[in-house]
Amino acid sequence: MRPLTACLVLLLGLCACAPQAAAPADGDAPVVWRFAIEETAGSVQDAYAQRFKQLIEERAGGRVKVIVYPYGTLGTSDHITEQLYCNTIQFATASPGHLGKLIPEVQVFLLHYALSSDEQVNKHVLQRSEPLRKALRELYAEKDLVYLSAFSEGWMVWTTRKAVRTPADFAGVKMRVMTSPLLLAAYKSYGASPTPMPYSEVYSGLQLRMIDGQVNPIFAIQEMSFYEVTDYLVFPGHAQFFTTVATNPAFLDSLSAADRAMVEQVIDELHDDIFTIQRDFNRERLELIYKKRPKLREQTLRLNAAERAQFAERARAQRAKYVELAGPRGKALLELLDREIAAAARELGEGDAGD
Ligand code: 6CS
Repeated sequence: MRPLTACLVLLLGLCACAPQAAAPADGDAPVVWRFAIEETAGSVQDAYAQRFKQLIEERAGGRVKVIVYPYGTLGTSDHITEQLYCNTIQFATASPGHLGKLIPEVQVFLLHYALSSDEQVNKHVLQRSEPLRKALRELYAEKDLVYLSAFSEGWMVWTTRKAVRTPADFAGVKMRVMTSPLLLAAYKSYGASPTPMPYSEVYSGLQLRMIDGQVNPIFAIQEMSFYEVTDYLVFPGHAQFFTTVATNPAFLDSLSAADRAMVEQVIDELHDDIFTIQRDFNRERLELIYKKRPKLREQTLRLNAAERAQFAERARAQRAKYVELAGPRGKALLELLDREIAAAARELGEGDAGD
């Protein structure tokens, strides 16, 4: 059993799987490429996958059919990663909030106050930085995955039962976080009681009061109906939600040079599309939330500089925790990201936080 399989079997309690290629073309029948996402239909990741499908199918001229599997059809995020590893699916989103258990270094995208407050700067780095891409490619390759891309899905927002403006307000608040150990440490340092759980269990967790709050971008709070089971929307401005897109190495190797180039080209083009889509979704869905629950308009808190500073102060320890979890290569990746963000900010001229 290869190391990743062993790791995931332990992690997920799943049986080892036999690697399996994408369905071969049968006469004129198109080859099927399967793309699994960690979000439901209508989400940012769905928009990404649907656009990928459209562009690939157009450019392949009928040779390829892309099937998109929304969250819930293939299990949790961990299950999706396992199926990508097995080549049962050929493309998947793999969010650091969950993938960090398998590739600790990727938790660099979870650090609070680490990337730029200017979304354009982050986009520029994720789209253009060759050293970052190379580093991530190497890390994913070690787990028999191929890193393709990373993008932001918008600013993280806390939904809470009580007003949270400072770390003191978090005392006794059970916050659901994604399953990365770094996030657990982060919310502990803020004074909350963090509870890791899969995305699919969050709504019932809030409804049954097993948890008091959770953190996700606005579009997700709307589409997963978390706004129905909260009293406050808190914009702390501490982090954006980043996801990554990955493929299977055996699948990629099986492609012709032209099809590989087509995939790389489409992935590159999607950076611009998804940036606009996530920004529009997050704006529009906030209005939908207010329409359904007008009270939340008054109970939206945008933390001021002094309040943010209290969280930022506590977040400083996250860097050391990250290095403890991700080791020397994680440290090098963080330093690389710092340099790339600083260089992009100089090049673009840093703007205002976009939350
Ligand atoms: O909170 C989560 O687990 C999920 N949130 C989003 C916005 N996308 C996927 C992720 O698994």
